[in-house]
Amino acid sequence: MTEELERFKAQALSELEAIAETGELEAWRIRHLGRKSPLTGILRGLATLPLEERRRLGAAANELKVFLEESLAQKRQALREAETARLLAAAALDVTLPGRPWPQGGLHITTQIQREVCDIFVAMGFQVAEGPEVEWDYYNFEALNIPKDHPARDMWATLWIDYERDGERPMLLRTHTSPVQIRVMEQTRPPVRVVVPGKVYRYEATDATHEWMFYQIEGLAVDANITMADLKGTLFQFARRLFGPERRVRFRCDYFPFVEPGVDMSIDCFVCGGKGCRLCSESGWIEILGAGMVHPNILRRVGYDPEVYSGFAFGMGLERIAMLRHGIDDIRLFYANDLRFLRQF
Ligand code: FA5
Repeated sequence: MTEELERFKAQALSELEAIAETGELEAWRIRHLGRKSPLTGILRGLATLPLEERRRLGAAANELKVFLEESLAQKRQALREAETARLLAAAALDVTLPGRPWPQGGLHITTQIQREVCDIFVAMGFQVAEGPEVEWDYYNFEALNIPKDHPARDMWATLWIDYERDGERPMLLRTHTSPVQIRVMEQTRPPVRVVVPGKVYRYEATDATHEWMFYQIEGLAVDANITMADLKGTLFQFARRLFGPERRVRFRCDYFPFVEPGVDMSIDCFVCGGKGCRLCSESGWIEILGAGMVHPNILRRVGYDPEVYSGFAFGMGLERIAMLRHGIDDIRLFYANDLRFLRQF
């Protein structure tokens, strides 16, 4: 009988050793320790044996039962630990994997160019001022020498606000940043040196170079003895800082009701170097802003004595500057919210 027990033991242990999953342990327990197992059969049959043999075999069979139960518990423990280790290894940090890209925002191209232009003027001693986008007719037109029914109003196709007073519509979406010239001068005494970035609106059909909403930067300097030479020198410096130290500039006469004389400024085309190409429409020059000496009427209107003070003003479209800077051929891309475009800057 003891030999039989030894065989049971060897068989049970070799089967236990071969088990690789905790799920198989229960079948092993039933086979070797269950009610119908050979070992249970021996234990049940003990009662029929003579006393001496019953004792000897009973002790050996019980010992084997305890031994197998302990072996099972140990195996269960070992398998669990191995499984946990496997799971941990699978979930562990693999430092060779590339990191997950974290979505990151950035400054819009217009904001970038706005900051760059402002920085250039701040370095020359200008302050940054702002004004309202919903403006009174008075600031947008009247105070800028553009009275009602004056043909110069046609230069700025206007979006009017649906608000009437005395049978008139005195409010609008500002068509340029020039009204802030008046607002600043009303509140300060010379010397004045400000740049005014901001949104402007025009009742215009859009095309590759025209938006109905776009950004401008206005500039204004008023002091005793400011001359056209200051205007030219300041804008020349600006053009070189923004577009490169070898840039040349050209001033030509232009008309704006709030300056006298009025000019527009062009830079020599940085693609063809002035020879003429598609970007500069074969002219060799690219127009970037309008400017001029502040009209004496305007100085008078804000209480500055034009015999003592003079000044210059300028205004430029920011998207057009960014288009030149980056070779963008359609202004409508700026606010179409296409990330494929915006991510490039
Ligand atoms: C003005 O708005 C004047 N206030 C500029 C000025 C200020 C002159 C101070 C003298 C003294 P103008 O309408 O030309 O001028 O517009 C100025 C710039 O805005 C243009 O040179 C151009 O760069 C830009 N611009 C004009 N219309 C549009 C448009 N529809 N879309 C995009 N940019 C435009």
